[in-house]
Amino acid sequence: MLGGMAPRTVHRICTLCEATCGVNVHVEGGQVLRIEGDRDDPFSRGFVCPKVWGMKALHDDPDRLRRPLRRTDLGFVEIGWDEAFRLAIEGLSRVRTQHGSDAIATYLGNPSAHSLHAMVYGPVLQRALGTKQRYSASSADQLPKMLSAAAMFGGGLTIPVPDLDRTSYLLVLGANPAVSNGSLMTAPDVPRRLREVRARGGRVVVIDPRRTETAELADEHHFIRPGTDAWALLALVHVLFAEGRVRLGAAEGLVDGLASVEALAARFTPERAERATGIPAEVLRKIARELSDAPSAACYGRIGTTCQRFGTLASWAVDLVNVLTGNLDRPGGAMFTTPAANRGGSRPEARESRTTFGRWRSRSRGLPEMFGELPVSALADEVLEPGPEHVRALVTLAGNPLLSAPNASRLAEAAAALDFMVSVDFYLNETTRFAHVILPPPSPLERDTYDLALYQLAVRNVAKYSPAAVARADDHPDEWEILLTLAKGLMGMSELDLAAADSFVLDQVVAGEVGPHTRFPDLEVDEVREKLGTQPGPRRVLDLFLRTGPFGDGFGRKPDGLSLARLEAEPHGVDLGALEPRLPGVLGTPGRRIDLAPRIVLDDLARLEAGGDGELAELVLIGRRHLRSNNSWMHNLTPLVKGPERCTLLVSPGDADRLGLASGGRARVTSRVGSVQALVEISAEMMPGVVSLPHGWGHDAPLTRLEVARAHPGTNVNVLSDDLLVDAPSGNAAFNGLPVTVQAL
Ligand SMILES: Nc1nc2c(c(=O)[nH]1)N[C@H]1C(S)=C(S)[C@@H](COP(=O)(O)OP(=O)(O)OC[C@H]3O[C@@H](n4cnc5c(=O)[nH]c(N)nc54)[C@H](O)[C@@H]3O)O[C@H]1N2
Ligand SMILES: Nc1nc2c(c(=O)[nH]1)N[C@H]1C(S)=C(S)[C@@H](COP(=O)(O)OP(=O)(O)OC[C@H]3O[C@@H](n4cnc5c(=O)[nH]c(N)nc54)[C@H](O)[C@@H]3O)O[C@H]1N2
Ligand code: SF4
Ligand SMILES: [Mo]
Repeated sequence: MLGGMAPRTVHRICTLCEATCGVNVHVEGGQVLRIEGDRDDPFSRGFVCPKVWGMKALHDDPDRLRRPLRRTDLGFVEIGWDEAFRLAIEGLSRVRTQHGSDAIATYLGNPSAHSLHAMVYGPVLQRALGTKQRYSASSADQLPKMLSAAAMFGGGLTIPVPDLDRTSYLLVLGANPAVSNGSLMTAPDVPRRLREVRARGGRVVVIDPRRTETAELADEHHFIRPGTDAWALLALVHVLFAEGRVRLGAAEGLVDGLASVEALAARFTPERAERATGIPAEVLRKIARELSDAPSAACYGRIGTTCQRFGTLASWAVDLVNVLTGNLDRPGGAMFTTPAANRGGSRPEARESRTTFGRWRSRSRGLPEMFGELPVSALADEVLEPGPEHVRALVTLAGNPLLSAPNASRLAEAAAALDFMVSVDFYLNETTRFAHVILPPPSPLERDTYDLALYQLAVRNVAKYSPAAVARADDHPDEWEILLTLAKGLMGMSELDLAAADSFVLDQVVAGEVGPHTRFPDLEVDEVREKLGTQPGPRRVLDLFLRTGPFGDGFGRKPDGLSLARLEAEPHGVDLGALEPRLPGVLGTPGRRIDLAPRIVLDDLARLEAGGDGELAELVLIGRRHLRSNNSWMHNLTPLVKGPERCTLLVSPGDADRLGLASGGRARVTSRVGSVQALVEISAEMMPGVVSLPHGWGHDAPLTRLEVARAHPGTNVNVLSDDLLVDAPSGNAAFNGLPVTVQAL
């Protein structure tokens, strides 16, 4: 029994970042005693980072909400669950009746991607709301990569990942996996995996405006002017063509647009790229030759390549380099994971297809819809710009946009102007303080999970089911129950019992996976429904995805195949082997071909070549991450925030001299939209002309319940981030390369 008193150890994953490290959670008497790395986890082999303490600290945090809150004139007060659901549903229904569905916006934050419950029931709530005003952290993160992947390979998550454990050459642009532990590249213990590349005779080359912790582990590091990666990458492509080095490898016979790429790359000489990027032409030539000569190589870009003004071009060019060096789909190159639980995987048309761009636009700025969402850079305008259709209500799920989205002051103005707001979140923080009702999910250790999203991008094919480690309070609904209760209430079915509502949800999911027009035409819907059992919740959906997945038991057709029961019998997780070649079957494009020259991407080249305001700025701002932090919400946990202040403005020695800044002094940083004060730290890690501030700080807002974070508030860098500075094709926020001025105080 979960709530039992005897000591026990639960094997699961840490859900704080994308690495999915296996952990042993030692529990006694309903208390979490300690958490350590699981040596028997085949993927992480015992590795954990210092953040793992956050799992326990979060669970124990007295500020973590256990009961719903309601905002009153006298502040927030605790209320019961029935009342909270009633208020939330009534408030949202009222706005919808008066102003229509599109008057309610939704925002899904990063941790929703780590929650099985939110992955399965978030979309159910979205459908119940039926709004076009959908937002998420994706447009402050990886949207440009999703756009380029959809355009080239036919699926927003059809993203090649570096075959880290076999590659002999890794080119990293704008990623710091030694700290972030990898992103769009699920890989526990990246530092070890990087050291192993070099130990087996390979090379690691890092291109970043800061000499990062990853650069320290690499053979070579080169500074690059923020926002210019597309120039560097297209220069590599130029050299590959100019020197007759183009090889398509597994992509041979599958590509369209090769001639267009050759023609456009002719313009991007290494000498021109040197002027834009600051990387010497000879270095670019050398990297191109090394990539082409290496037995296998992978080019990998992350936040520095997506959250910048030319994010889509850079993301496309990363994969162009992978294709043209023959490394796409080759062991040691950039490969496609074969996820064990592939949601919608049996129907190509169920994948986010290339046609789902620009079906509607933001009302105020005309920014395009992408994969059913609008860019978060447009959210404040959609609320504040007058007009009959403006947004009047907001639902947030696992998000803190007031610290994570651009132009935070204007977003705060927008949040304050809302008629009604509901947050599903366990902190009363900078965002949820604007909510009228806050519905807290149980702590991650009180919920079961399976990483539906991140296992799609893992560097090995793996599967692990994580049971809840401790029982939640008897009256505390699970996260899926919160989401489904809201959904059915919004559909006018509050009276319908939850299990019955869940049965409808399951029917719909099953019909998408088996029966006519699916990969399993001869599987009977009724048989499948029966085999999935009667216990409501996300477990049945997970079981369905596993059993119809590529390693699945096909409901008895392949008796030794995967199912949830099989995963539960292997609590440390299952290793399904190294990445396997998947071309052309993985492609979702018409005719299963790779489009090397998608129109939507190429149309942005003129903007790149015209240069832009950022390049002319004397000083630009970039972000950074810290090993003991995770975006905005690990700062209320004492073990993770102790030590010297980390929210500092890193400045190169030359710039500090010029600006009269001293380490430990304070400076005023100003952009087009805002101004903040920050503590200065002079560091030779920084490229001259570039300063850095981390995001997720600024915990001095009124009304929050974050006692520890309030004592280490730091500065909200997104007060500076400009909502008008976006990657044009996708609308993704361009946090990096922001023009700023800095004055000593
Ligand atoms: N410890 C920790 N881990 C995390 C997180 C965290 O907050 N803390 N957050 C998680 C999340 S949500 C994500 S999305 C991932 C992100 O994972 P990463 O992208 O690996 O993490 P970042 O530290 O943002 O790395 C971005 C790098 O880009 C560089 N950069 C900035 N601008 C440019 C540019 O124009 N060109 C180039 N080439 N480089 C540039 C920065 O200096 C920085 O080193 O990390 C995840 N893991
Ligand atoms: N300047 C700048 N800004 C950035 C970035 C940057 O590099 N620079 N990075 C961007 C990136 S990559 C990202 S992903 C975004 C992140 O942006 P967000 O997702 O908006 O912010 P988080 O800080 O991840 O906040 C997560 C929220 O979810 C809550 N939460 C945690 N776990 C759960 C759960 O299991 N269930 C529920 N319901 N709630 C939960 C937390 O209490 C917190 O309120 O920030 C972006 N903003
Ligand atoms: S790297 Fe750290 S935060 Fe990320 S999953 Fe592993 S232990 Fe958790
Ligand atoms: Mo992210």
